Amino acid sequence: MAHLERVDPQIAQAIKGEIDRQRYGLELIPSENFASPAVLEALGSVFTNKYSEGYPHRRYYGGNQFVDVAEDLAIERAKELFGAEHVNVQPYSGSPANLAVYFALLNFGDKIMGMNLAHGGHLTHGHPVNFSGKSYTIVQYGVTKETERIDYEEVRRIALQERPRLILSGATAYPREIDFEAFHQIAQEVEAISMADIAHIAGLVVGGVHPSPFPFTDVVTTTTHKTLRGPRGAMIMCKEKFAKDIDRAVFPGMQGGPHDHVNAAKAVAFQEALQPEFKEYAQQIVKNAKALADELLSRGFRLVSGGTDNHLILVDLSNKGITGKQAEEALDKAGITCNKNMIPFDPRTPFNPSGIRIGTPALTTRGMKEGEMKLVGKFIAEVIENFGQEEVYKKVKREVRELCESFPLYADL
Ligand code: DSN
Repeated sequence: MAHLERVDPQIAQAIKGEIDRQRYGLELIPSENFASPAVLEALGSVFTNKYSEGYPHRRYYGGNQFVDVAEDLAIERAKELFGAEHVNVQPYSGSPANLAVYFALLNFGDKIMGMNLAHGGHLTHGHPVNFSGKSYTIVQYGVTKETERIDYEEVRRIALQERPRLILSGATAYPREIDFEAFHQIAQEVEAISMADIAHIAGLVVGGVHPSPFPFTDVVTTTTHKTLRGPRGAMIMCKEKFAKDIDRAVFPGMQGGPHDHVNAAKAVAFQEALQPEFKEYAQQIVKNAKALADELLSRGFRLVSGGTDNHLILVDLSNKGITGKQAEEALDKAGITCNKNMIPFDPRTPFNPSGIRIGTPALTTRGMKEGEMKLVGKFIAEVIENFGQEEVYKKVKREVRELCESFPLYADL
């Protein structure tokens, strides 16, 4: 960072601090990951200088011969990864991608059926404070109190009663497999468009460790930076019959110039995800999550739905006498990063909920396996069960650092 250090030492310092935080801490936020140095190089490239409104070979600016190469590659590789008919890689992030789908295929006021945020959905799935909730009529489904899982009969009952125009599957805090086929069948029964937001699990779908929403789902959105391990961004994949409307909604409907440096980095990440090692990576994410869940269960933690099928675990801390906010802060002091999270039917508030959400995509990228997950579970238990004891936090932080040093990250950055 020689240039940066000279021009802006404060930002250089902040970046160095962040690299060290990532290197020597345990990253357990399930939506975060470590993009490869190759992805970072594309992201920091001169493509950031370019304007390229339009789509490959149909641009409103000159000089796009190399941008076209990158965007074409991103599209072709995404199609190959997922078996998608049409791909738009231009959405800046997951929220604009979801909103672009609604804008493309619905009229304002139309009915969308999505998962309740408090049960694991996303703001853009129809929360009242979000554009989706303000501009469309929203019907929500959730999990049942008994199983803390989606009840597909209940989803069908709501759909038959409400007749939404679009049924959205996908979640940000749901530790169990999602039956995309069931969602699609329900959508067909009520003549709704089926949409899946696979932001959290896209890498698991690629790795064959979560059922795919392809080829049947009408529209699929995903971010590219979570389990897919690419740059921060998103894409929309759809059946050919929706392609024109989706493309028009993204540009010129909602966005201007694509972020070409990000799209080039998406192409790189997709190339990495096409390699056989990526499948092993995805399988290991799930094995690690199960190992971590087992360790926490054996230490008396209550996990929402009793465990996990995917990359994430929702821990209900009610029986441990501390809140999610307190746990997040205490774990942070011990070098363990997670996020506080509502649990289904949470009596507490989103800013001070009963649970924490943890996941294994980032630690798995470092090469950690089931043995290390047992240790991570032990660290978490030590911190939470000794809440308020700074000495314990310090001891765990030293052990966390030791563990991280055995799994070096960004060694040549
Ligand atoms: N903010 C993301 C997450 O953490 O799950 C969802 O977009």
